[in-house]
Amino acid sequence: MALLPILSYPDPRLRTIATPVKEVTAEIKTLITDMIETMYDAEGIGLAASQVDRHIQLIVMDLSEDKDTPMVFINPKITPLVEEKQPYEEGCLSVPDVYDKVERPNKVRIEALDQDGQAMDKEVEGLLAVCIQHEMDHLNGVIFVDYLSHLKQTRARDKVRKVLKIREKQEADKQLQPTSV
Ligand code: QAP
Ligand code: CO
Repeated sequence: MALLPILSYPDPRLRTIATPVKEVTAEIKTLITDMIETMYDAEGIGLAASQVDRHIQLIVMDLSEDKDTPMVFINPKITPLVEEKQPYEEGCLSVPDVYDKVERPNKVRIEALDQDGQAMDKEVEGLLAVCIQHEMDHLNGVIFVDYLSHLKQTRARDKVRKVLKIREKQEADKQLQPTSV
């Protein structure tokens, strides 16, 4: 198992369009395991392969309280089941410490393959519906801040730069003075 580095906004690699998975190989299964571990470590609820610089149509998610119910979506397709869009406060592991409301349909049909290559077809609503749309955007090179005003995008860019700088410093300090046990 391995933790994978997560690309941060505005990294241009986040704009890459993901290609479909042809076959769920052993290599893809390892990537799935690593992405789930990376998502848990970063305390996220969803992660697209694009965010770890692997440009294939693969998403992992876990919306459970105890973080013990990972879900895998390969080559997903979604169809909105309602016309109306609802605002939901979103965040993103690639845009740390930035949260804002995005409007999306709150009920969708998901057709995808699971981690064993088995087809699934389900209707979902609420957070799961919002999250799958957010993650599918990543596969198409779209980031949630793209839906915000130009001013908010500039602020997001500045905020991410600041957060990364602080995290870098914290890492350097940790190396310098390891916590004694
Ligand atoms: C996408 O996002 C999502 O800024 C998944 O400091 C989120 O897992 C879709 C996270 C909300 C719909 C609603 C963000 C963790 C996690 C941060 C995430 C942070 C630590 C984001
Ligand atoms: Co995201």
